[in-house]
Amino acid sequence: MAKSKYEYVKEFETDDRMLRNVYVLVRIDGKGFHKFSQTHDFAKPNDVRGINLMNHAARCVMHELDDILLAFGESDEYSFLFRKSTDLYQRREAKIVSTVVSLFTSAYVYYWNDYFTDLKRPLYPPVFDGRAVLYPSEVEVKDYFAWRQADTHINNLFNTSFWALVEEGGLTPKAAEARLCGTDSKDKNEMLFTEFSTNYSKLPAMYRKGSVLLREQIPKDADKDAIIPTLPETLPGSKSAKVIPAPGLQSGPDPISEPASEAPSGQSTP
Ligand code: DGT
Ligand code: MG
Ligand code: MG
Ligand code: MG
Ligand code: MG
Repeated sequence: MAKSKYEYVKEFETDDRMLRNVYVLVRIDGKGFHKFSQTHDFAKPNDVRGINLMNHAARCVMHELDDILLAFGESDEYSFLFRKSTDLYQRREAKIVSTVVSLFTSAYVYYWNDYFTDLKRPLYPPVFDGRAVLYPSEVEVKDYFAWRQADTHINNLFNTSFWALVEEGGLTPKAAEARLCGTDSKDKNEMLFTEFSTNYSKLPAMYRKGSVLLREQIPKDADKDAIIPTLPETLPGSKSAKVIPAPGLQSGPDPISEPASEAPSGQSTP
């Protein structure tokens, strides 16, 4: 068939195929979730409904995209690690990122009412952005997840301390922020324990460490494909992966090294 005279416009498209044989990492993040969480009256600092909904949406993404091996979620973000050899959409960046973001967002809205049972749907459409980053080896991949988890830890400890001071201690947000200024992890742990009878290390691991979704590996002789989706929890529309607390981080000393004084990067303070 002859080409239409209009077809030349295709030449204006750019080739955004990502480098081969390196890990593709896609991170999505809620746009303006400071406001979204306030408008929808999220519990502070952690709303278990919101976290479980994020986990469900991420599970939908993993169910659809077989090449995602691992995902990590905290706050309003989720990171998805693709296998090095993925040839999804010929590794075209825009196709991959937009598919992840779109599916995540639609699943978040689709399953909203399963978690926020007293509200039929969100009060306005939530928005997530997305980006892809390439990592050449396991070293950077490991450090990437350690970085995100350190962020979870620092923010959550700050937010837990902040809201204890405000909601239980009766401080104004400004006074609470001033009180926490220049404190390190030890100071905050101590304050929570002595002033608010809270043993921080006993709070749910999902709050302190984030959520991990892992594609389960089954023995080679069990199936011709080494990795298949599994369904450990029966949630509608999610058959790919299970949510587990961050591996190896539930007990023992915290593996995350911290700066002496911590400034949270994404806090739920007003
Ligand atoms: P952005 O990403 O630049 O568009 O701006 P935001 O507002 O989304 O900020 P970000 O992503 O740095 O931080 C996430 C916000 O979402 C932060 O204000 C805390 C809030 N948030 C996330 N999960 C929860 C939750 O479970 N409870 C409450 N109260 N807030 C949450
Ligand atoms: Mg942000
Ligand atoms: Mg955000
Ligand atoms: Mg965020
Ligand atoms: Mg089409």
